[in-house]
Amino acid sequence: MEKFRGVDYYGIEELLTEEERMVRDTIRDWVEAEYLPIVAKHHREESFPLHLIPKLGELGVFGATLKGHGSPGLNNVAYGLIMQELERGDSGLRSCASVQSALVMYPIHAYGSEAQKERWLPRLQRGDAVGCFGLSEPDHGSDPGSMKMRAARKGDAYVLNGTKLWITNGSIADVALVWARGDDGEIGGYLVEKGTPGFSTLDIHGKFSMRASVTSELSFQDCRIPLENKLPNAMGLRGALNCLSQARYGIAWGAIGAAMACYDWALQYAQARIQFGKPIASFQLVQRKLVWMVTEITKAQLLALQLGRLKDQGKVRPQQVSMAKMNNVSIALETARMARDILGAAGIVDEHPVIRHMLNLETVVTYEGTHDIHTLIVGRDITGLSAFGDA
Ligand code: TGC
Ligand code: FAD
Repeated sequence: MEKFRGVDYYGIEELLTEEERMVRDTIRDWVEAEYLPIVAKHHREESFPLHLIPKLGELGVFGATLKGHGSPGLNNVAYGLIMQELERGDSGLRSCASVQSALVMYPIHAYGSEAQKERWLPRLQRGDAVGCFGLSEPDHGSDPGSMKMRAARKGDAYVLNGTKLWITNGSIADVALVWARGDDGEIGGYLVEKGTPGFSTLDIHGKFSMRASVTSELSFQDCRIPLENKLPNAMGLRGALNCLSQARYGIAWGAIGAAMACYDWALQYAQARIQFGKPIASFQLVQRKLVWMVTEITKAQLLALQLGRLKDQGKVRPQQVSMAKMNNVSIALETARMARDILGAAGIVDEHPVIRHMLNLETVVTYEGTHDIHTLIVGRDITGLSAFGDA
C-alpha cells in the first residue's frame, strides 16, 4: 500500500492555522516512523510499547493544552489533531495519551493543590511518570454515581476500600486518580501512588479489542493515603464527569484518525484489487461504501473542528461533546467494518491495519460513556426529560 494520503474532501486544511498544521504533521510523521512499524507486534503480544512514553512527552503530547508546569498551552484544535494522528496509529496509543492528559493531568491542574501540581504535572508532562483514572467499578459502569468505593477518614489518613475495573494504564501507572465516596457521602478524587500498601493491580487478558493497551483492575484493601492526597477542589460526581468531557473531546477527534486510516487503506486496496477483470473500486456497490465513508469522515471533521473552536472560546457544553463522541465513534466503527468488508479475506489479517482498528473501536464506542448513554445525554438536553430516572 502507498503512504497514507490524508483525507480532506472539503478543504478543511485551509481552516487550520499554520501552528495547528505543524503540530499535526509532527505527530503524523512520528507515528509513521516510530509507531506503525511496531504496532502489529504489540497487538499480537497484547502489550504497550512503554519505551515510547518519554518520547511522547518530548513531543509535547501530554497535557498539551495546559498552561504552566512544563505544558505548552496549545489550543484545543491542535490537541484534537494530536489525538487524531495518534489514533490513526492505534486507539491504544491515543488512549494512553488521553488518559494521561485529560483524565490525570487535567484534574490535577483543575482541582489539585499547588503541592500536587508540583509533584505530578512536570513528571507526567515529560512522560517520566504515568497516570491512570479509576472511575468504573465491576457493578457500576454507565452509572458511576452509584459507586461503592469508599474513602473513610481515619486520623491523619484516608482509608480506601473498593475495586475499580477496566482501567487503562492501570498496572503501568505511577499514580492512580481514583474516585470514591467520603464519610459525608460526597464523591471525591484521591491520588494513590504505586506501591502504597493495600493497593494492587491485575491486568485483564484475553481482550480482542485494545490489545496494544494495558487494561487493569485496581484493588484497594484498607489502603491508607495521606490527607493531602485528596484533590481539594474536585466536588462531587461533577468533578469526575468534567474530566470525562475533556477526554470525550479528544476521542471525538481520535476516532476520525482511525476512520481515515481505514478509509484510505480500503480505497487504495479497492483501486488495486482486480476482480472480473476490473478494479473492485469500479463496482457501484464498492463505490457506494467508499462514498459513505468519505462523506461521514468529512462531516465528523467539521463537527470536531467547530467543537474545538467553541472549546477555545470557552463556549462548549458537555452535551455538545457527547454528540461529537457519539457520532464520530459510531461512523468510525461503521467505516472500519465497511473497510474490512472491502478487503475481503485480506481484511481479517493484521498485515492490514483495518481489523485492528475495527476491534479497537468496539471499545471506543463503549468507554467514556457508551453510544446509547451519549444518545440519552443529548436526548435529555433537547427534550428537558431525563431517561436516567432523575428529574
Ligand atoms: P448527572 O445528574 O447527570 O450529573 C451530576 C453532576 O455532574 C454534572 N455533569 C457534568 N459536568 C461536566 N461535564 C459533564 N460531562 C457532566 N455531566 C454531568 C451535572 O451538571 C451535575 O452537576 P450538579 O452540580 O447538578 O451536581 O448525574 P447522573 O448520575 O444522572 O449521570 C448520568 C450520566 C449517564 C450522564 C453519567 O453518569 C455518565 O456520563 N455516565 C457514563 C460513565 C462514563 O463515561 N464513564 C467513563 C469512565 S472513564 C473511561 O472510560 C476512560 S476510557 C480511557 C480513554 O479515555 O481512553
Ligand atoms: P454497562 O454500564 O453495564 O452497560 C451495558 C449496556 O447497557 C450498554 O449497552 C449500555 O449502553 C446499556 N445501558 C446502561 N445504562 C443504560 C440506560 N440508562 N439506558 C439505556 N441503556 C443503558 N473506566 C475508567 O474508569 N477508567 C478507564 O481508564 C477505563 N478504560 C477502559 C478501557 C477499556 C478497554 C474498556 C473496555 C473500558 C474502560 N473503562 C474505563 C470502562 C468504561 O468506561 C465502561 O466500560 C463504560 O462506561 C460502560 O460501563 P459497563 O462496561 O459497566 O457497561
